Amino acid sequence: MTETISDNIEQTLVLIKPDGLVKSLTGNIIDKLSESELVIVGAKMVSVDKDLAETHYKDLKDQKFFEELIQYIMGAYHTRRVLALVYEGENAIQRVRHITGDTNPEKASPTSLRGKYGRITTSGVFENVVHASSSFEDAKREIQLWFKPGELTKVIFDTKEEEVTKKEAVWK
Ligand code: DAT
Ligand code: MG
Repeated sequence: MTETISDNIEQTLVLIKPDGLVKSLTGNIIDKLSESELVIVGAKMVSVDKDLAETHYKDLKDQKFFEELIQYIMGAYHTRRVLALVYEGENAIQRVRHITGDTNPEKASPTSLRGKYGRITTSGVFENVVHASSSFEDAKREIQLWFKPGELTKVIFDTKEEEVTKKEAVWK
């Protein structure tokens, strides 16, 4: 009998949102995610501008909470910083979502990250401390939005070579 090996290796985007950073939850969140035994293949601090925020949440453009959501992820209520991480491993998307918990922190399991650390503000913003991709298509789009291929230690999506000439800041 041949053994069936199911290896559904995925990558998924995790963001530690501005409220997670100001509450000094980075360690707690990474520690909890390490229970998944997934591997971090990318990490960087990002100062989120409007373009990035709106592109990331483009599917929610028609929601009444969209403007506040954009302000929140840009750091208007906390700090203009987000820690972006890419986790890789078997069934990474579903496993990270499970640890993250329900979108609504009041409905999230109390032991999930959002259940533990999230809150809803009096003006209705879901401050749920962490983002996690919710499908393969979303994960691919989001990873490609937040990271360049060279910023990951390993990339599972197709890449191409391109000549890029642009000015950028260097140390002096
Ligand atoms: P998730 O972040 O769990 O993937 P989503 O993609 O539906 O959830 O929404 C993105 C974010 O938008 C979510 O993390 C918090 C905010 N949000 C969603 N539904 C909301 C609601 N009913 N009221 C306020 N904010 C909401
Ligand atoms: Mg989502």
